[in-house]
Amino acid sequence: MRALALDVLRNNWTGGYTLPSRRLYPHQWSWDSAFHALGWGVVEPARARDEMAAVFGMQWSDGRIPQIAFDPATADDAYFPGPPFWRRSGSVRDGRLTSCLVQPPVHAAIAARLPIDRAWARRAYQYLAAWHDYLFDRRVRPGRRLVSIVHPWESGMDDSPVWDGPLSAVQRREPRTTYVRRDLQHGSGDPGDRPTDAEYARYVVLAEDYRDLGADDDRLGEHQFLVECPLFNASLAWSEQGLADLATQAGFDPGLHRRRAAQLTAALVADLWDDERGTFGAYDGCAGAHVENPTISGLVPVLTALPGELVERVIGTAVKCFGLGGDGVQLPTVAPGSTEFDPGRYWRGPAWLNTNWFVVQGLRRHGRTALAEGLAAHSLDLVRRAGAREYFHAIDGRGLGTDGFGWTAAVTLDLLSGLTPTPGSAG
Ligand code: 2M8
Repeated sequence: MRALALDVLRNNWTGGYTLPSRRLYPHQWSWDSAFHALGWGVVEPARARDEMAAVFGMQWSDGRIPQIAFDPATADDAYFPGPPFWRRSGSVRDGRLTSCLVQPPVHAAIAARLPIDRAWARRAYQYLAAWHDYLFDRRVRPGRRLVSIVHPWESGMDDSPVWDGPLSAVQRREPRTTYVRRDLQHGSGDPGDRPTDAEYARYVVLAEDYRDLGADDDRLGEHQFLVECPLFNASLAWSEQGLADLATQAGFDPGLHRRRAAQLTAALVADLWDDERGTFGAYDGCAGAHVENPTISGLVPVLTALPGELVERVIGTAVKCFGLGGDGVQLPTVAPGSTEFDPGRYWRGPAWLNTNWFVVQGLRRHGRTALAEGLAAHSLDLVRRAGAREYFHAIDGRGLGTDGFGWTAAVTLDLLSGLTPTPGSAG
C-alpha cells in the first residue's frame, strides 16, 4: 500500500507541488497541499518543504492563502471556476492567478510535524503567521470570536448538509457567468454523487458576490453567507499550537500562539458547543442563529485542548452516532441516523481519509489510543480494498469520486508511518 500511495503522489507531482488529481483538480489547492506535504514528509522530506514553499508562493499580500493557485500551463477551461472567472492578476507572491476564497488552515499544524531545521522554521513561521493574522484580523466579524467562512468551498466539505440552511437564504438569482460544469467530467465518478445543478448555481452566485466585493473583507456585511464552521476554527486552533511549535523551533516567542489556541478553543466551546446533541454546531452570522450539525465537522474540535468532559462527550457521539469503533465503515461524514445522510454522495455521507485523520489525531492527543489506532487501521483498510480514491461509500466502503487522489495517498503514508507527535500533545 505504501508503494501505491507513493505512486499516486509521484504521478500527481508537477515539479513544484502535487495536484489533488491529474484530471479532476489540475491545479494547486491550499489544504490539499498541506496534506500532500504531510505524506511527502514521511517519504521525501525535501518535497514536503517544496510543497509548502509552493503554498507560501500563492499567498496574497494581505496574508491570505487562497483556495486555488492556477497552473499557467493548464487550459483556462480545464477547471471551473478558473482564472477567467476570478479575474485576479498579480497580487500573489509567485505571480500565479488564484481564486479569492480560502480553505481550512491546517498548514501550520502540518508544517510543525515536518522534519525541518531552524532556518526553515523561521521561513515557514513568517508566512504562516501572516496567514493566521489575515484570518483573525479580517474574518472575525464584529462582536464575534470565531472566524467566518464566506462560501461552502471554504469549508473544504463543500456539499455538507450544514450549508443547506444558510444556502437556502441566499437570494435567488441566476449566475451571471455562463459555465460548463467541469466537475461532472474528467473521471469524477458518478455525476449523480456530485452537487446538484441548483446547488452548484448557488455556489457560483456566492463566488460571484465575493469576487465582486473585490474579496474585500471590510465589505463582508454585504455578503450573504457568513458561517462559523467548527472544522475550520478547530483547524485554526490546532494550527496556532503548530505555529507555537514552529516559533519555538525558530527561536521566537510562542506565547501569542499558545494564547490564541486557548482562546479559540474556549470560543469553540462557548459559541458552537451543542450540549443537547453532544457535538459542535455551526453559527450562521447572516441569520444570527445556530445551525445543527449532523456531520463529522462537529467532532473535529477534538483536535484541540478541549476540557476532558467534552472530549468524552464528543467521543461518545462519535461512537454512538458515527459508528466509531464498530464494524461498519468509519467514519461517515454524516451521521447515518440523520435525515441528511446519503452514503454515496459527495460530502453528505461517504468516509474521507482526511476527516478520519483529524479524528485519529484528536483521539491520540487525548490518549484514546485503542480507538485512534482502530480508526487508523480501518482507514487504511478502505484504501487497501478500494485504492487511493477520493472518498468511500459509507455502507459498503467501495471507492468513489476520482482515482489517484492526492490526500488519500498522503494520509495513507502518514497513517502507515506510525507517526510523529501531534502539536500540543506534549503539553
Ligand atoms: C473539492 O472542492 C473543489 C472546490 O474547492 C471542487 O469541488 O471543485 C473539495 O473536496 C475540497 O475540499 C478539495 O480541496 C478540492 C480538491 O481536492 O475538491
